[in-house]
Amino acid sequence: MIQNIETYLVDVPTIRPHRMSVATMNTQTLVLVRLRCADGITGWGEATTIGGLSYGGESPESIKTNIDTYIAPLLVGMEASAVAKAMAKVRKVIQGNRFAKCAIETALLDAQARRLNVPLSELLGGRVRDALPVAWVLASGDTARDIAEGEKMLELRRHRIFKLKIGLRDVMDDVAHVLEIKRALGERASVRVDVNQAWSETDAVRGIAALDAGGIDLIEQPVKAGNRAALARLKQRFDVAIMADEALHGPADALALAQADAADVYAVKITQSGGLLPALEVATVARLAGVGLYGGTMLEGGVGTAATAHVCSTFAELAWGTELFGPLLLTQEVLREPLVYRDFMLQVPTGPGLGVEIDMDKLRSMQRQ
Ligand code: MUC
Ligand code: MG
Repeated sequence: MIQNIETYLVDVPTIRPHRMSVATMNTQTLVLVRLRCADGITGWGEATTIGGLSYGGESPESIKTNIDTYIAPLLVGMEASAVAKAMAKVRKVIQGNRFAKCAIETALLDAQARRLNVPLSELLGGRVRDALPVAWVLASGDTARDIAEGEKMLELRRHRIFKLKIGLRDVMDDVAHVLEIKRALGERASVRVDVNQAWSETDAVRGIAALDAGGIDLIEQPVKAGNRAALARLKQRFDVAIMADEALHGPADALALAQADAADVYAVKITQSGGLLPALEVATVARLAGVGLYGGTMLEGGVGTAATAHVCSTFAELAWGTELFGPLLLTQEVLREPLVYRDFMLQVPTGPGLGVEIDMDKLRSMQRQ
């Protein structure tokens, strides 16, 4: 039986300002969910967003309030091992709030996998890989600093895929910044950009043509999330891969984007999808439609990153890798043992459930009062 559900807001400074067209982050706020069951099992979940309400319709505070006020009371007293039944109730009664639902579903699945003494991946159909390629996001806002950061990551053998955040400056200034980095890193790295919806379609035509010619491998969400037709026109116009990110709020969008032939790649995010099982549905639609997969992040800490890693470990094809670097952008860890990054890959945890343990002392030291 589900005994209680507690939520925590945990503010963690980033290792450097993280500059995107939508916001500059100096801190990330983790919403952590602890779900305790009558059989002594505890499950953890997490949701994050970016820059308060700058990125999406849920803020850390709204996620916490809506879980505490509306979702937890629905679940307390229900059978903890009936995860699908619990989530069906949540999905029936609660409108929207995909990020909150994701945190709750993660905690339920973590608890159930611990109960069965299997890694969470095995509840999701089973893993086909134990490690995932991980991109690093260069977003200091300074070209020389980004090149130095990229070189350091290559030397550490931590990342050889780099995503550059652009869209704040004039299109051609951004293009010059990206191509300078590509020239410096050359064939040693895959260089990609995320515009976070900042371009008009005409900006995008100019920008993408230059980036494609300069050897950039992928263009993420160049235009507004709602402008599916423009995304489709760009996809059909250019050879370089176009990725849908903000346009993708779960399986229904995955289907609509596929029907519109609007993207070459989907950024699969558990929060944006509304949970781990809907994220698997997004991936299934992609597979059936011939769309490539990428494991996306909302810059989660260790819990949400582990959850996404379990999901991505079940993908037979993962052509574009992942960007599951969230914990590495943070100055402090909430896990007892950090996730393992080695040889350009994140190791998918192998212990029961998420395979990570929360350090309550660390959590409490960073918890918002
Ligand atoms: C996004 O739009 O992809 C992922 C990595 C990062 O730096 O920001 C996020 C959000
Ligand atoms: Mg993105």
